[in-house]
Amino acid sequence: MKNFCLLILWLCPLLGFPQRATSVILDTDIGPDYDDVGAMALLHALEDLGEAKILATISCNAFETTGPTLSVLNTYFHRPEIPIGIVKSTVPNEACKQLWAQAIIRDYPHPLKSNAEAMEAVSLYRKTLSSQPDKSVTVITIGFFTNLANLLSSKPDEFSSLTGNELVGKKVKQLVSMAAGIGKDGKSAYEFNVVIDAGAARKVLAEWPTPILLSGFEIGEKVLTGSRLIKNEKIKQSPVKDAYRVALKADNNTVGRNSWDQTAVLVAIRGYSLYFNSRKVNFEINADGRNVLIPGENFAYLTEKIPPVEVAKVIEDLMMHQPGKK
Ligand SMILES: [Ca+2]
Repeated sequence: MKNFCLLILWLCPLLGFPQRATSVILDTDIGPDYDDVGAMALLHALEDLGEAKILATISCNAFETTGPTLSVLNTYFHRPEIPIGIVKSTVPNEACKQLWAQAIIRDYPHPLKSNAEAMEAVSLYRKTLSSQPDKSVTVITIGFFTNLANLLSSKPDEFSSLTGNELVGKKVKQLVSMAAGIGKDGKSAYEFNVVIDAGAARKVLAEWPTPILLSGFEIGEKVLTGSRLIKNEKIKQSPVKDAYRVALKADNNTVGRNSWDQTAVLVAIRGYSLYFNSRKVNFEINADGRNVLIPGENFAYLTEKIPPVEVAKVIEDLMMHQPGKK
C-alpha cells in the first residue's frame, strides 16, 4: 500500500494533477543585493503555478526599505495580505546602494509604509508556525541567520507554549539556505550571509532541529539572470523588471546578476534533483564569519549537475512570470 501511495504521488505531476503546494516562510535581507527580488518573483510565480504557498515574508535586515519593498512585491503579485515581519534590532542594517529599492517604493503601491508598521520577526515566525500542521513548513533564508537564531532562543508566548527550538522541530520540514561556500581552497570561504551575523549562523547551523539544505556561493555565482528580463518588452509596469533595470545599470552590468537567492527558492520548492546534485558536508563558523569544512555529514550541500546556463533559463523564465489581471 505504501508503495502504491508513493507511485500515485510520483504520477500526479506527470498526469497534470497538482501536488500539494509547499508551505514557505521566506526570510530575506532584500536591499544590499537584488537577487532577492528575483527570488521573490520566483516564489510568487511558483505559487501561481500551484507549487508553493507563501505563509510569511520576513526581513532580517533593519534597513528602512526592506518592509516596504516586500509590500511592493507582494502587492504586485496580488498578495498584499501576506504578513511581513522585520528584525527589530538595529543590526544587521545593510543599505540598498544601487537605489533600486527606493525606486520601486517610489513607483509602486505598498500598503506597508515603513518597517515600524511590520510585526516583529520572531513573533511572526511563532504565530505562523504555531498555526501550521506538524512538519509542514519549509523555511527559506536568503539573507542572514539573525531571525532564526532569535527564533531558536525564543520563549513560550501567546502563540505557543513551546520554546523556539521545540516549535521549529515540531512544525518545520526543512531549512533551505543560500549560505556558506567552498571557496578557491576547496574548504573554506567568507560568504556574505554568514559573515554579516556569524554568531547567528553558528548557532543556527549547530542547533537547528530539522534537515538543512545549503545552496553555497559557487552555485548561484554561475547562474546569471536579469538581462533577458529587462529587455522583455512584453513586461510593463513591473517592479521586478524595474529593480533589475535600475540595479544592473548602476552596476554597469550587461550580462546579468548572479542568482544566489533564486537557486535556494527553486530547490526548496521543486527539490534539487532536476537541477543539482548534492553532497553531505559539515561546517564550523569562525568568529570572523569564515565557514570551514570539517568532518561530518550534518548538511546537504548543492553541487553542479546541469550547465548553469540551463538553470538560468529555468529561473529567468519564472522571474518573467507576470501576475494575472485582477
Ligand atoms: Ca539576499
